[in-house]
Amino acid sequence: MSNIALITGITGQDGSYLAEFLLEKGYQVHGCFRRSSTNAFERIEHLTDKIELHCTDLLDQASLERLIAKIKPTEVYNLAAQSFVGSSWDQPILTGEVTGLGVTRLLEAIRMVDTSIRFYQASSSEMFGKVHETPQRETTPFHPRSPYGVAKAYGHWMTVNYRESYDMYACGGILFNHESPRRGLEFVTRKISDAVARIKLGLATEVRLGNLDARRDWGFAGDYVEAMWLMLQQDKPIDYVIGTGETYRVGDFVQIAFDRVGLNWEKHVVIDPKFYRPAEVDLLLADPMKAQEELNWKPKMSFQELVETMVDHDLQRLSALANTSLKVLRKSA
Ligand code: NAP
Ligand code: G4F
Repeated sequence: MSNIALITGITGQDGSYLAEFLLEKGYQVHGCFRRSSTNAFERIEHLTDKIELHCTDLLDQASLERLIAKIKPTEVYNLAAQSFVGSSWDQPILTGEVTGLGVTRLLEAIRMVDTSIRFYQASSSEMFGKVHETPQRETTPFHPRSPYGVAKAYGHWMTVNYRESYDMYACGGILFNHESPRRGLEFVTRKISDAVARIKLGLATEVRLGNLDARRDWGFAGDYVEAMWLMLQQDKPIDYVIGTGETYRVGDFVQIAFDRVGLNWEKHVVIDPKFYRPAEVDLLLADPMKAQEELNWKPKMSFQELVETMVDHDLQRLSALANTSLKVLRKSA
């Protein structure tokens, strides 16, 4: 029997890398997208003839159940979420509905259709929040600091609960920050790489940022989707921390990004209190030993390489855009 995967959040950063990864492994890949008034398929345009897309929403229980009954997946990866921590203070209820309760809706849909389906929940290091120990490992208590973190903690514990209550193969990957050229522009890494490219090309002069002292354990998203898959291939469902074991300041990311294009960051970065959070997560650092030993998983891309890859990508993308616009302007002149 062939492996059939269903990915919620397939239009997002991780969804696009996971779809590529599973196609390489020979999976039949199905993805959920939600109805939107604008085109949200930019990250998976190159895959649309290889995957099947279904319109559904984590807010709509019946649509999830119908879909699972129809496609009969062997594995479900729940990557869909209101995933931006900053917005979770503006929309705490929506965040709870999608990022928290959405997990239960999906687990219930699976339970109603077939409890042998394997389930991956995209849990988050944001659950550690005001950290109780450093580095953070699977046994570190949660102390979330945002409505997003609280919703993820709920979704994580529901996953554990369905595993323990119904003997389902359900596990939570506690992933630390992972980035890529496909990262949303609202997240700090991509905001910086995009701004650096704009400044270098003369399209902008400054970038406004918040707390440069926050520390994160940043890896490459393309490496992390393998860990998701590995978690569903074990004999028993177990939760794992996935990260690099290195931590850097937002300021370090800024420095490397500006260095890459030969500019002095101090001339272009403006600190704007608007981007400070009501409650900050000051320090995240993973202890990924369990995943290294039991899943044989290790990140491949270094922090420096990640920053440089993102800056190079945005430089190329914006240069191409600028060239096209110039050509159009010349033609119409
Ligand atoms: P992302 O790029 O923001 O993607 C989120 C996805 O969720 C998008 O496809 C989005 O669809 C979809 N979505 C949002 N609301 C939905 C709803 N009501 N119903 C169905 N789909 C909905 O996030 P990501 O970086 O790929 O992260 C994937 C998952 O891992 C998320 O659950 C995130 O919280 C979690 N996570 C991420 C990180 C990280 O550092 N990236 C770390 C730990 C955990 P649209 O395209 O329509 O917006
Ligand atoms: O890039 P961020 O918005 O990511 P954050 O809050 O760490 O959340 C990401 O990682 C989580 C895993 O730990 C995921 F679960 C979650 O879905 C998401 O992918 O902010 C990183 C840090 C924060 O400390 C923030 O205060 O950067 C700081 N920061 C400083 N200036 C800024 C800015 N963040 C943003 N977004 N924009 C700024 O201008």
